[in-house]
Amino acid sequence: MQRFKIFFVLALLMVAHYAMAANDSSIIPRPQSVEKRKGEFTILTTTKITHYTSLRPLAQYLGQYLPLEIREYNAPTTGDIALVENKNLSPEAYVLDISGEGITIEGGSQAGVLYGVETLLQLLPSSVYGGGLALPTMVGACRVEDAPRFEYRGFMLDLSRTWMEVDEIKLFIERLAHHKINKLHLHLSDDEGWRVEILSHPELTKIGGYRGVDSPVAARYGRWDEHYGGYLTQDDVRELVEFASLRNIEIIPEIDLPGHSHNLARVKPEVLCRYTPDVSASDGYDMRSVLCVAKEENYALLEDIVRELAELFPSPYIHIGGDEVSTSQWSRCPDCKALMEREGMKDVGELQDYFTARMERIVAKYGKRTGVWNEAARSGSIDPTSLVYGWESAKACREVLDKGYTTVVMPGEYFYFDMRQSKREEGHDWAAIFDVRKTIGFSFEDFTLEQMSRVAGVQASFFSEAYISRREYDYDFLYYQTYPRICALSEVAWRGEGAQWEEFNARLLGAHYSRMEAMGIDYRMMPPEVDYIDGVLSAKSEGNALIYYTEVGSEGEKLYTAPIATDSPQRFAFRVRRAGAHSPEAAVAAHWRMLQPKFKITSSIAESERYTYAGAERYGRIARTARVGKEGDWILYTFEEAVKCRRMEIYTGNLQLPRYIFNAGYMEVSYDGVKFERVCELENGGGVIDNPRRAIKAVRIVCSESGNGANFVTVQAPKIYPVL
Ligand code: TNX
Repeated sequence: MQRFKIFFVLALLMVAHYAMAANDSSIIPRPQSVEKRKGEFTILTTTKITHYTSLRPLAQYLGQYLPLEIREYNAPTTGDIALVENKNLSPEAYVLDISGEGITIEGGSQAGVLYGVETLLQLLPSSVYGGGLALPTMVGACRVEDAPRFEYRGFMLDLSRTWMEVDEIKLFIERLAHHKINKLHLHLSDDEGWRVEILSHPELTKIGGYRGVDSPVAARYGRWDEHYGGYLTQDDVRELVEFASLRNIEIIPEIDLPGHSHNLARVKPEVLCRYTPDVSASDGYDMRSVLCVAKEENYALLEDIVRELAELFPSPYIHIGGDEVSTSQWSRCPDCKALMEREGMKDVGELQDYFTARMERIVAKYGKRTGVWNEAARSGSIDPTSLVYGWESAKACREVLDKGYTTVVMPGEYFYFDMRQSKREEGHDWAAIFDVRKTIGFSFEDFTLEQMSRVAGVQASFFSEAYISRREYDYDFLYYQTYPRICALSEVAWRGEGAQWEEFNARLLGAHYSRMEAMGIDYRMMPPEVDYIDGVLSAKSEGNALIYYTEVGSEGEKLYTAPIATDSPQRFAFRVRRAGAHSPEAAVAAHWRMLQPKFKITSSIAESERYTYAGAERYGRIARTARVGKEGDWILYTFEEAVKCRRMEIYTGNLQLPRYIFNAGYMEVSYDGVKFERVCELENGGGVIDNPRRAIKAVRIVCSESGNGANFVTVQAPKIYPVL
C-alpha cells in the first residue's frame, strides 16, 4: 500500500512537472530570454521568502499569493525564495534564477524585483492567483533575464463617464501589475463628471461628481432616472497612489481642458465665454463645454486645482487634456476676440496654444510637466518637455514625434478598448472594430529610428461613455472589453513589438486563460467556428472550450455535444463559455438577416434640416429632430404593409450609444394603424417588441420627460428580425 502511495505521488508530481514545462513558454509578456535547466525546485510549506530590508513590502506582496514565512535576507541560503536588489541591473530589469537549490529574484530596483515575482507567479500553477495553490508545488529550473523595451507601459481608465469604486480600481491595478503595466492614467474629468476632490473648491465633486435627477449636470448617457456618480476623496487618492506604487504603477491624473468641460461649466457657469447661448432647441439647457480662455479668474481656479493635484499625485506629469476642442464658442466671445487682438492672433485656433502655454506655466510652477492629447501639440509650439499622447491614429503619433515631442503611442484602432470587438458586439466603432488579434499585430515598422527614439511607450484606454448606460456596476463588461486585449498591450509595451497571433494565442490557451480565470477576470473569448454542410450544423471551439447554443423560439441555452441535423440552421446561435468568460455568438449568415420594409416617420417634432427623417426611412443614415423631446412628444413609424417578424427594436439615440434619446417614455404598437396598445417603457431611449402576435402596422414612441442634455433627438430606422 505504502509503495502504491509513493508511486501515486510520483506520478502526480510528474504530471505537475509536465504541466509546468508547458508553462514557461507561455509567459505574457514573453521575457527577453528564458534558459531552461535540468531539475526543479519544490516549494514546501516550510520554504521561506527572504528579502533585502527595502523589499519587505514586496515580500509581503508575494506572500499574499504564496503564504510562506517571510524573513530578512542575510546571506545566500538554500531552499529559499530570495528577493534581492542588484544595482547593476536597470531599474525595471530582473533575473529570475530557479535551481534545485532555491529561487533568487534579482531586480535593478523594487520594480525589477516585482517583475521577477510576476514572472515567477506565471511559472506556478494558475491557482496561485486565486490563493488556492496547494503546497508542495514544483517549479522547473530555469534562468529568466528580462527587461522592458519601453519605460512607459500604460492604461487609461475613464472614471468620468463611468464611475468606479475604489476597491474596483485597486483590483484593476492589481491585474495590470500582473501584466507588467506601469502607468495608470486616470481620466478624472470630462463633460459627464468630476472625479477628484479639490479641497479649495469642494463643489467640483459635491455637485460635479453626480449627474441626473436634480443635479445641474444633465446626464447625457444613460441613468437619467438616478442621481448617479461618485468621486475620489483626497484620502482615496493617497490610498490608491500607495497601493499602485507598491505594484510599480504610477498614477497620472488628467483633467481634460479646455474642451470636455461641460461638467465644470455646470458647476461654475462663470467659466464659460461671455455671450448669451441659444438654448431654444434644448429646453433651456446651456450646452457650451469649452472654457473661456480669456478670463483671468479661470487661470486662478485652474491653479488651485493644479496645486492640489501636484501635491496629491507623485507622478511628474499632470495631463491637461487638450483633445477635441471646438473653437465655435471662442469665436463668438467678445473677451476671446479681444485677447486675440491683444496677442496679435489671426486664427481662433491659436487660442488653444495660448491656453496650453498658460497651463504649462502653472503646471511647471508646481514642479510638474504637462501631458496633452495629440491635437494640443499640432501647432508644434507647446513646451518641448510635454508628454504627448497620440490617440487619433499611428500617423498622428508620427506627426508629433516629428515635431520633437516625446510621445505615448496609443492609436485608437489598436489600443482603444472601448471599440467593439466584432460587428454585433457592444462598443464604439469610430476607430475600428477589432479584437485582440489586431492589438497583438501592432508593429512599429512604419516608425523611423529617429521617431522611435522619442517613443516613451505604449498605452491603451477604456473610455466609458458607451459603458455607463448599459452596464454600470457590471464590471464584467469592463473586463470583457479589456481582456485579453490588455494581454496583447502588455506584450507590445514590454517587448516593443507584437507577436504572431498563433504563437500568442497558444500562450493564451495554454496557460493565460487559466491564469485570468484564477485572477477572477471574465475575459472575452474567440467565437466558435460554425459550419453547415449537407444538412448538418456543427460548431468548433478553440482549445475545446465548451460550446452552448440557443435556438430561436426555445428558452435558454443548451450545451452543444454533437452536430445538429436541421433544415433551419439560421435558427441556431453558438457561443463559447469557460468559467466567467464567454465569446460573442456565432451563427450561419442567414441567422443575422434583417428586414427592411418600407415605412414613414411622422412626429410631433419637426425634423432637422440637415438630417431629415428620409435618411432613416431609407435605412441609410440616422435622422435628427430639430429640437429636444418634451413631455408628450411622439415619433410614429408607419409601415407601408404590415410586417410579420419575430422581433422589432426601435431606438432613439446614436447607434450603440444611448445619447440624444428620449430620456424616458413608452412604446406603443398597432396592428391596424388605428388602435394602439402599450408594449413597454423605453429603456436607453428605445423599446423592443418580441414575438408580436400579428403583423405590425405601426409603432409609436412617446416621450414622458423633457430634455436629454442636448438640443435634438436622434431617430434611427427600426431593427426588424425576420421569423426564422
Ligand atoms: C475620443 S480619446 C475621445 C473621448 C471619447 C473617445 C471614445 C480622446 C482624447 N477623446 O472623449 O470618449 O473618443 O472612443
